[in-house]
Amino acid sequence: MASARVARLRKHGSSNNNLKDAPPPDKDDDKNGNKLEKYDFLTTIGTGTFGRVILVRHKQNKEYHALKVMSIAGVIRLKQAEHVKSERAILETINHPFIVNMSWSYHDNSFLYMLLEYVPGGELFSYLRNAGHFEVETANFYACELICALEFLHEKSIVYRDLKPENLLLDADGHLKITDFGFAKKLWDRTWTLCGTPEYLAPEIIQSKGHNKAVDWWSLGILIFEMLVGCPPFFDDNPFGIYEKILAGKIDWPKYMDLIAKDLVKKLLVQDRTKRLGNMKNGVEDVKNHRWFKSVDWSDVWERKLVPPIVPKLSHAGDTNNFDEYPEDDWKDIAEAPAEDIAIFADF
Ligand code: ISQ
Repeated sequence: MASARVARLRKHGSSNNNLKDAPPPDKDDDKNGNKLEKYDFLTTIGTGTFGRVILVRHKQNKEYHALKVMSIAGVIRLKQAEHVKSERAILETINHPFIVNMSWSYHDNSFLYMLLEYVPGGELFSYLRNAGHFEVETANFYACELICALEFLHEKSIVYRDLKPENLLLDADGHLKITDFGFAKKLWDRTWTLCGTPEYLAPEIIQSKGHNKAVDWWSLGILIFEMLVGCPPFFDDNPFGIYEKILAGKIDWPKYMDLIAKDLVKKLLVQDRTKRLGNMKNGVEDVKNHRWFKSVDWSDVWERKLVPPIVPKLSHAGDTNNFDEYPEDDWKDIAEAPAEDIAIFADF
């Protein structure tokens, strides 16, 4: 029997080439005013343990955005304050064509808010479950765009740590956007890491470069396998069974699996992270130079010049057909959080 995420079924039915860092906050958005008043709240397009994502439209310019709303009390109760603050801090400093961009963050006495790009195509997960598995060219396309995003993040010492098809959205043209930076982590700067007296530095501090980034290259291997086969290489009904299988490392390779992709996945799913592709001396170049990407011009990938294999069906910019429907309950009616909890998010 498949685990819940493997079995989960879904209903189904712009260009941003800016590679520079995030622009300064919009001067029209007064940090002390209520930024929310400028928007109409339309539909919930996602829910989570302590919040939801709502499609909103700017009242004047009519642009659509995805507003991530989190209850302060819920975040504190689930001990997620550091994760949420880290997510916001990371999104504030980055801007990339394959990452959901954040325009601003805000809080009141009950909620934390992040205004994100609206990515109308829905989750790659839905397309994958509908298709069963992807053609090799389709999987190769998403892998290319992901590698570009991971290269960008890792150069900035950011490890993503939550790669899975549920966190990959398709934009209106069919290009990929990574969302949900709740587990992302900014690693220590090398300057900071190495500022201690060398004779006294622990080996794990000296070795920390590349150490954490290796987890993203592992997950890329899992994702490529899942795209090509339709289920992840290690799965079970319960998490402990999954952990056992990951540690045992035995993979059943389907006969039809593309042999060059299989070679890449094998090299990404290496248990010893110092020998894992992407995490060795040549870093990301080893991944980009793999035979599976032989015909790829990596500067074309960055510039969104590859032709997307799936183009989402959309009737207009604010179409939510590619997302599940959620009850629009009375989520706004919650008590204010205690002052000491609100204070934790003073700079949000
Ligand atoms: C942007 N667009 C659609 C859905 C989203 C879900 C989570 C975060 C951002 C999103």
